[in-house]
Amino acid sequence: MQTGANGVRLTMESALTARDRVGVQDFVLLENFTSEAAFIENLRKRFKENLIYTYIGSVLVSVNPYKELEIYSKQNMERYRGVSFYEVSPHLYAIADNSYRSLRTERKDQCILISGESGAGKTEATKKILQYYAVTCPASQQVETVKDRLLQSNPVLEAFGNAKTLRNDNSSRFGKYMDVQFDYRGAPVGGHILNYLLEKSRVVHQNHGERNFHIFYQLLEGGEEDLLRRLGLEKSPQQYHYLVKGHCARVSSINDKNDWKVVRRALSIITFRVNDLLSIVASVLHLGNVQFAADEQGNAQVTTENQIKYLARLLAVEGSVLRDALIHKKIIAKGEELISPLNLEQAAYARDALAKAIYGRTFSWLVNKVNKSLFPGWRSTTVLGLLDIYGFEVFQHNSFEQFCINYCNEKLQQLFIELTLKSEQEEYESEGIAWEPVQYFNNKIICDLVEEKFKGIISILDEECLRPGDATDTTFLEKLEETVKNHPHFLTHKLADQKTRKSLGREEFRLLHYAGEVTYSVAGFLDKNNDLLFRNLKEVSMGRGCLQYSAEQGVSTQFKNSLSKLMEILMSKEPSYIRCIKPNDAKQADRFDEVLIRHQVKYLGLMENLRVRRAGFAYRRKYEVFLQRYKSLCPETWPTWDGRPHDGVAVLVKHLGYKQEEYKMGRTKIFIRFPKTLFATEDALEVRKQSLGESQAFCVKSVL
Ligand code: AOV
Ligand code: MG
Repeated sequence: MQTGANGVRLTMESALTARDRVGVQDFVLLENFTSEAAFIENLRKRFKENLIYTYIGSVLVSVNPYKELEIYSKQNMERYRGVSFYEVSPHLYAIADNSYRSLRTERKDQCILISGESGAGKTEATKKILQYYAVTCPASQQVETVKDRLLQSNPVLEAFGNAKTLRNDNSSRFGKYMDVQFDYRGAPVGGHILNYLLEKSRVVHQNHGERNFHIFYQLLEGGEEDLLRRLGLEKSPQQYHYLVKGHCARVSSINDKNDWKVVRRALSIITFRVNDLLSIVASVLHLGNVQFAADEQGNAQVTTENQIKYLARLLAVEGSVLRDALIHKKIIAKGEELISPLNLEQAAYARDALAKAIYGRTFSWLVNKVNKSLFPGWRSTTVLGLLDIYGFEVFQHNSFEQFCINYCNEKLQQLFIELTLKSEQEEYESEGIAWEPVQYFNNKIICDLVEEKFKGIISILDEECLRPGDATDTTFLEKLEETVKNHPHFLTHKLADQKTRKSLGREEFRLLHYAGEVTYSVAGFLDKNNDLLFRNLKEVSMGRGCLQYSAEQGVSTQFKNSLSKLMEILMSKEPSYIRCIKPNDAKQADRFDEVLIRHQVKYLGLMENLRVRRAGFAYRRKYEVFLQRYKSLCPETWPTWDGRPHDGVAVLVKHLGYKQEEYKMGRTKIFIRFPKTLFATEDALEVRKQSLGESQAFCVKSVL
């Protein structure tokens, strides 16, 4: 028998043949660990065998299989429950179980950070982890209700917050951070969701080949006849302006009718006000069909009275108030209220702004409802957070939304660097452990370009939005050019050299993101950042009384602030990572597009991750903690050691027979290079405990 560096015991022969065929399950076992080609080859071998998960130490790399695999059954969940990380094949469940047990044994809040580009499998991973906890955590009547609500919150939020894009048929158009709260027994007793910047513009416009949010199609396809009649809706999406812009109301991978049943059931678990909610959804569709014509003075008049009638009823407002609000503007100047008529273009703009505002606030309201339904009945002691945000995305045409989404991904990448690569290296340095530094690309420079005070893109955008007078998207671009012109990650038509210039429009800027170049069109930036809703429309949208207002601040600044809070939340927890990879752009099974995958391996920093990990030590602990745990294994340290913890550990490991190359003594911690060394010590501890007559159960994972 041999023990691999990951602690898996294999016979020599089977280890070799298996490795040839299916690759290694932890990249740290790769012989040529600095070779990107070897890395990709290992991924390919495993993908071919439907082995979509591989570790880099404790980080899980996942490749989207685009087909159902038989690895998520209850039996499989049981296989991972309470089992040491390295004794079973790599899986989401191992990460989930490991975090859960750290939460239980160390009483430290955990978070699981799932990243990867659009369509890489983040949302699926999040759902599977939640299911794992629902099945494997302790149960009781009350806990069952919580588990059910946790699971049911998913279809509801997906219905309202996900949509078909060109990248992903079920693309998350909002960011989600969910805390699952546990009691002292380790049972889930509640949850809380923070949501980030919903892509509201989708409500009124979709690019070719994309859809509006799922809920609209589900309601029309699945809604019972009398429900649709009450809402004044017709069954066909073709009837609604807001649903036809992308020319793809039907998607082969989506069954709106079935999804409606699931969502309808889930909604009733989460709120009593389903009727109100659906009224608002319907009102958005009716709003989209409101048309205008110009009178002799060029002022807009509503020509679709029928829609106003339905809208008035659905939004619980006076029809005349709504009609007036759609074609007039109310502003306050020098303390006085002024009303002025709108032209055709302005009226259409106001209508769309109202639709977006209604939908956006309904979404926030829904998240609030979900949170209320998940509010724990009693105090939770620890939480485990799951982060599932929209992945990095590049389209033919990229706008403000992509800018925010990609910035969010930069922040997450930065957190990954801070928490793994950088902190790992810094720890070796501060502990005085000899160490060969690993070069990695730090994307802080791009985060700063976007978010720095006064000089960053967001600051400049806000400044333009606040500037009275003639500020436009173009003046914003000019300001950008002035302020950040020499930045190596920023380019515009004017700043580019002759060759590159051709690829850039005059209304565009390009950012060199950590994950690649993205060219953004500035058209609509000011508007979307302002997110203005004329005052009288605000009054109208208060009709159902369930809508809240946000602070008067630029959208991008609000987003920046909420991301910064999110980073604080994540930093305060013990992180685990899942790095998702998309195997091809065609959303097809069994297709391994090497160029696409190599690109992701590069920008996710997986090679650096591996090098740091491989050069490093599998385990490290403070001397006090280590001594406390293992002191019973050495007569000189048992039952107490009176000297310095450092010296006690030195005596202890000598007694245990640690070889010189197996460990290093730092300033405050012991560093152990191989997991197998630790496993042997844990085994010895178990034997010792049994001989002492203690029945306490031990798991290696709780100390890893
Ligand atoms: P994303 O969350 O990372 O994209 P999803 O989790 O929505 O991506 O995955 C996209 C699609 O890939 C899913 O709808 C499934 O069809 C398929 N898929 C993903 N993971 C698995 C899996 N483990 N097994 C089988 N199929 C899978 V985005 O929200 O667009 O950033 O913003
Ligand atoms: Mg998603």
